[in-house]
Amino acid sequence: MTTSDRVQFIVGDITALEVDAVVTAANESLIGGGGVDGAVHAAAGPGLFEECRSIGLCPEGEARLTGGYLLPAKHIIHTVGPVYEDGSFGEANVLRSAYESSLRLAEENAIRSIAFPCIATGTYGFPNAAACEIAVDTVTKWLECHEYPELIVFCCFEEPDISLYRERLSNAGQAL
Ligand code: AR6
Repeated sequence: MTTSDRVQFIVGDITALEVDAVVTAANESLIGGGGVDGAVHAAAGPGLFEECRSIGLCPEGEARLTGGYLLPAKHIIHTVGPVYEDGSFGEANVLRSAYESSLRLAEENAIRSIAFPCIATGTYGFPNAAACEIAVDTVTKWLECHEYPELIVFCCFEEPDISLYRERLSNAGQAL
């Protein structure tokens, strides 16, 4: 499989995906909230809440692994993106770190397929185009020197994100 074959994007609800791990855009408490995290907790069921509570806090830019419970995915990777203020508070580095921490956890656990939502672009207010660039660039760089995960799926939920990912992935594809 070539590197570019290892990246896909789809439109839809991440909780329905049959991948080894789905990533959720959590907050530091890991006990759920709205957006994608609310959807993941609702679909996974109360067992997830209990496991998250036992883990404790997850600082921004880091990630934690749990079971998938009632999701089709075997695992859930909870990562915490930056709350976007004006871009001058290291938000880009934190977002890059959220992707890298998730990928490292996936590699350590031999996770073959992983799906990412557009981390931090909802409640946390990160501008969509800049977040998309960080997501695609971090993932493609990772794939150049890592065997795991074998497949990375970007799961867009909102229509405008689709074209951003399509364009950025085709640019990245030329360099892969
Ligand atoms: N599947 C895929 N993507 C989704 C789904 C879904 N079911 N639902 C929403 N999105 P957000 P954040 C997209 O707000 O900005 C929570 O309360 C959504 O359209 O979920 O990192 C947490 O507990 C957007 O593109 O995450 C934190 O407190 C993207 O997911 C806080 O929000 C991220 O939006 C985190 O905020």
